[in-house]
Amino acid sequence: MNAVAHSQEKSEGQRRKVSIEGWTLWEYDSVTSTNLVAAGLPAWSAVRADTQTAGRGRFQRKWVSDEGGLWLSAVVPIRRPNGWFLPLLAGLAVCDVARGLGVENARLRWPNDVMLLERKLAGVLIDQFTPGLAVMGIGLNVNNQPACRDPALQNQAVRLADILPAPMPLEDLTTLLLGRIRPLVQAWNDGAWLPLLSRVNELWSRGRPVELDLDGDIRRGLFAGVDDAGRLLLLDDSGAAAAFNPEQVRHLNEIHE
Ligand code: BT5
Repeated sequence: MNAVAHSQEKSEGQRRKVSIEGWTLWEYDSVTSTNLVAAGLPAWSAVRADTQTAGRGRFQRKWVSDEGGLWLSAVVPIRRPNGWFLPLLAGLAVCDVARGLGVENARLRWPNDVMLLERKLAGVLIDQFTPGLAVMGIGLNVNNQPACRDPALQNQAVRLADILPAPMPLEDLTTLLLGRIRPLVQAWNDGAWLPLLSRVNELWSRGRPVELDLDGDIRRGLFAGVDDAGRLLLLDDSGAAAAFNPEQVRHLNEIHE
């Protein structure tokens, strides 16, 4: 989890505060980053904005956050030491919602991407600003056009609008997603997380050739999921597994053969 100062938080056009699915949701027209706005809020608060002017990915990467996408941050309590599970839990929630909408082939790409075939539908950024609380940031392409902002995303990003027969209102998606996140986080905090890890491990495309960038040291093998200590498992040609802690792996590339 990233520990980030939030002194530059800036938000404009706060529209409304609503209660849904056990959450208090704050909605804005535009913010720097919903994660930063959520930084000072209590557990089971959420922030959604129509646009983000400084949407953030991991390792200070940028997240294109144009109008029509779902830019959402949920503040969740952490009662367990295995914080590495939270991004996987967020990905599981997005996959569950997508599949519930009929997007059957939504899958996970380690560590925190939701993919449709070879393109990225959603990304997750977990921040921790306050002990005992995490901010689960989810960016989901819906009706927006990320490639108009960044042409490099032309063949990398996909939106729900590319798949669903009718436009999906962001308010409905927000309700579905928050409604899914809460019981998943509660189950994790209550200790019932191993069955959830099994579900996560079913959502990767396992056995896929990948390349791990261990900060310059490149390892190739077959991706075999995540073990119950949160380590990425990589199989070599002989079928032997090597385990990597998430912080060792700067990037995972799926190799298309
Ligand atoms: C992520 O980072 O995928 C985490 C994205 C989290 C965004 C949410 S939105 C709500 C909350 N508020 C924030 O400020 N952030 C969170 P990472 O794995 O580092 O991937 C970043 C990479 O994804 C970029 O370098 C681009 O290649 C690509 N990318 C950027 N914008 C994208 C988009 N809209 N759709 C698909 N790919 C995108």
